Amino acid sequence: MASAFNWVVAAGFTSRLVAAFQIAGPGSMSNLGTPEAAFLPKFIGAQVNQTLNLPWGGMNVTNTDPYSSRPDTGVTRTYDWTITRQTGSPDGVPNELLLINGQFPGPLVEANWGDWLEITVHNNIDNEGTAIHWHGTLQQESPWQDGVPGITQCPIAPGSTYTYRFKPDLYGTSWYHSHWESQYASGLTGPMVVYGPNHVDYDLDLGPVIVSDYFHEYYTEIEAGFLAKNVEVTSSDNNLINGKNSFGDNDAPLASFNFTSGKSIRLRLINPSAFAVEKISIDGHSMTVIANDFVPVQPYVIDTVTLAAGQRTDVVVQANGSSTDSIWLRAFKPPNCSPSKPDSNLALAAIFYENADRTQAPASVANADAYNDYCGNDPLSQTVPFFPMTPGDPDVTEIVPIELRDNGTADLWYMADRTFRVDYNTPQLLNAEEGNLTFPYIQNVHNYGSNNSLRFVIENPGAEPHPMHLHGHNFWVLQEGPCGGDTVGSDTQGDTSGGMASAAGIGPGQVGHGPPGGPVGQPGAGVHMNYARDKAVKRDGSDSGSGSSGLYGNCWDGSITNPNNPQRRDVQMLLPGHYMVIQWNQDNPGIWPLHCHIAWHVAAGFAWIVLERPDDIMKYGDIPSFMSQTCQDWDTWSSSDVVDQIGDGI
Ligand SMILES: *[C@@H]1O[C@H](CO)[C@@H](O)[C@H](O)[C@H]1NC(C)=O
Ligand SMILES: *[C@@H]1O[C@H](CO)[C@@H](O)[C@H](O)[C@H]1NC(C)=O
Ligand SMILES: *[C@@H]1O[C@H](CO)[C@@H](O)[C@H](O)[C@H]1NC(C)=O
Ligand SMILES: *[C@@H]1O[C@H](CO)[C@@H](O)[C@H](O)[C@H]1NC(C)=O
Ligand SMILES: *[C@@H]1O[C@H](CO)[C@@H](O)[C@H](O)[C@H]1NC(C)=O
Ligand SMILES: *[C@@H]1O[C@H](CO)[C@@H](O)[C@H](O)[C@H]1NC(C)=O
Ligand SMILES: *[C@@H]1O[C@H](CO)[C@@H](O)[C@H](O)[C@H]1NC(C)=O
Ligand SMILES: [Cu+2]
Repeated sequence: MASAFNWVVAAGFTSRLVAAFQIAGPGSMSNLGTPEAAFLPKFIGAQVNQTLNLPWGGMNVTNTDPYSSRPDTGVTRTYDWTITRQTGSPDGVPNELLLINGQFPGPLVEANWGDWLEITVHNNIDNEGTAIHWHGTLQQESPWQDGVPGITQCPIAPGSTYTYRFKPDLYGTSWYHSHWESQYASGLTGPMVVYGPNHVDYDLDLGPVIVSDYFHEYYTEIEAGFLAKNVEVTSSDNNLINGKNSFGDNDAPLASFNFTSGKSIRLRLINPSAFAVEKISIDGHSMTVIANDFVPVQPYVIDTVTLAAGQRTDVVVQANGSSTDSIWLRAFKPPNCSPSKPDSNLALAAIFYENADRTQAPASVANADAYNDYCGNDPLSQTVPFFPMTPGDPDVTEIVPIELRDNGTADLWYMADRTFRVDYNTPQLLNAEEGNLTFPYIQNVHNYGSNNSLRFVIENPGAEPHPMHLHGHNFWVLQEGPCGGDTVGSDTQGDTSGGMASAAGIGPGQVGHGPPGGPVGQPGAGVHMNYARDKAVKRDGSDSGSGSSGLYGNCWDGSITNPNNPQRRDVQMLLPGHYMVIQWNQDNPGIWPLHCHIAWHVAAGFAWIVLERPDDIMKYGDIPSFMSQTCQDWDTWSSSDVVDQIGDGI
C-alpha cells in the first residue's frame, strides 16, 4: 500500500544518514535508546533463576480478571519529580521543552503488579499549571488521582507540589503525560512499565521503544494556531525514537538497541504522539504481538505494528540474525494520517547484534510493509484478548456523530452537538462528591447513574482519523466499518470536507486510505463535516440539531466481531468516514473523559465526560481532603495571575 511518495521520503533520509552516523550515548537527555539503558527484569527484585515467589503470587493472565481482582504486595515505590521549562535539543534543534528532572522523554516509572506508586510532582514552571495523567490506569481505588485538571483535581499551581498515590491496577506497558492543555506535545511525557504475569515467554526485555511526532514550536503556539484555523502549525517537524533523531542534515545522534542472537526479545512500543500514527518495523524480522494497550492478546505475527496516539503494543521478536548483524528499527508516520512537514516522517534506530560493528550505519533493507500508510488498527478479528470477557446487552446506547465547527473565530470539535471546556477552579469530581450533579452545559457532563453498561456508536463523517480514548476503563470494540450511508448524499449544505482536509494539511488524494473497497473520507466523495450539527439525533429521540430524526445510527448493522470475546483496549482508531462501536461496564465510580487523543483536537473541545455511579462517588468522603491543598494553591495563584486558558483546559 506504500505510495511512491513515501518511498522517496525514506530513501532520501537513509542515503544522507550513511554519511554521518552517530548513536546517542552519555549526555543524551534520557538514557532510553542508548547503550546505557539496562534491559528490564521480569519484575523488580527478580533474581536470576528465581521463578517462584513472584510478587503477585499465583495470579496470572488466565486465572485472574484484572478488572475485579488484583494482588497487594504491600510495597510503595516513590518518585520525586521537578518539572521545568527549559531549552533542549533532542534532535539537534534548540527547542523550548517541559522536562521532568531535566529528562526527555521523562523518567521510566516501574512497579510490580500489586504495588502502590507515590509520585511527587513539583511544578517549577513559572506561569503554567500542570497535572499528570497515568494513561490506561483504572484508578479504581483512587478516582481523584487520574490527573485531569478541572475534572479530577485543581491544577498544580506554579511553585506548588502534589503527590499522586495510586495502584497501577493493570499490568503491561503504558505512559504518563500532562493533561493540562497540550503540554505533553512539548515533552511532558514518559514511559510506565508495570511488571506482571506473562502468557508468552521471552528471554530479554528491551524496555520502552517510544515513537512520536515532534514539533519545533511550543505547544501554546500550535494550540492557538489550530483554534484560530491556522492549521499549518499542526504539521509535525520530526519523528523521534526514545526522543532521538537527527533533523535535516544536522547529524544529531540516533537511538540504538542491543540484540543477542538466538534470544527472544520483548519490545514495549509506545506512541505518545500529539497527532501521528506510527508504523514500526524491524528490517528482516517479524514481530509477535502479545498485548495491545494493557490487554494481553492471543499472540499474532505481523511485520509492522500500527500505533495511533496513546496506544501501546508489546511484541516479542526472535533475534534470528547472525551475531555481526546491524539492522534498522523504523518508525514511519504516514503523512496521510497526520499533517507533517516534508522529510519529517521517518525515524531510524540502529539495532546491533552482539558482535556488530557499532561505528557503521546498518545497511539493512526495509520490509515490504514498512511504509504501509493505512491509518487504522489491526483487524478486530485478529486482536483477541487472552482473558476472554463477553459483553452483555447495554443499558444505554449513545449515537455520537463528531464534527469540526467554525464558530466565527475558532475551530472547535463537537460530539453529538456538544463541545467541552473545563473550569480549573471547580473540579467536576469535587462537585459530584458533594452531591451537586448540576454542571455548566459547556462542561459536557453526562450522568449515567447506576446503569450497568454503556454502548457508544461514534460516527466520523470528517476527513481525519481520531484515536478515541476513555479514562477509567478498557472498552470493548464491538465493531467498526465504513459509515458512508449516513454521511453521503442527503445533506447539500455546508460541504466543507475538502476544506477540512486541506485545513489539516492533508492534500487531495492522501486522505484516509481505508481497507480495500471503502469510499473512505475522500474529499469530494460527499462527506459533510457540518452534517452532525444539522442532522444529529440521539437515539433517545431528542433532536440535538435542527434536522429531522433518524439519520444517525444507520451505519452499524448490529454485528459484533468475536461477540464472545471482542477486542478490549483503551484507545481505538476511528477512521475518516467510519463508525466504531465501543462498550464498557460501569464498574468504576468516577468521572471519566471519553476523548480524541490528538492533542490539538482534545484541546479544541473534543471530549465527552462520563459521570459514573455518582451515588458511589459520594461515599468517598475523603475527596475534599485530597483536593483542598491544590485547589487553595490554585485559587491563590489564579486570583493574582491571569490564566491563559487557550483551549478547553485538557
Ligand atoms: C549494548 O552493547 C554494548 C556493546 O557490547 C555494551 O557496551 C552495552 O553495555 C550494551 N548495553 C546493554 C543495555 O546491554
Ligand atoms: C541457573 O541455574 C542452573 C541450575 O542450577 C545453573 O546451571 C545456571 O548456571 C544458573 N544460571 C545463572 C545465570 O546463574
Ligand atoms: C495460570 O495458573 C493456572 C493455575 O491457577 C494454570 O492452570 C494456568 O496454566 C496458568 N496460566 C498461564 C498463562 O500461565
Ligand atoms: C528470521 O525470521 C524471519 C521471520 O521472522 C524470516 O523472515 C527470516 O528469513 C529469518 N532469518 C534468518 C536468518 O533465519
Ligand atoms: C469561539 O470559541 C472560542 C474558543 O472557545 C471562544 O473564545 C470564542 O469566544 C467563540 N466565538 C464566538 C463568536 O462564539
Ligand atoms: C453546583 O455546581 C454548579 C457548577 O459549579 C454551581 O454553579 C452551582 O451553584 C452549584 N450548586 C449548589 C447548590 O452548590
Ligand atoms: C441510565 O442513564 C440515563 C442517561 O443516559 C439516565 O437518565 C438514567 O437515569 C440512568 N439509569 C439509572 C438506573 O441510573
Ligand atoms: Cu481527533
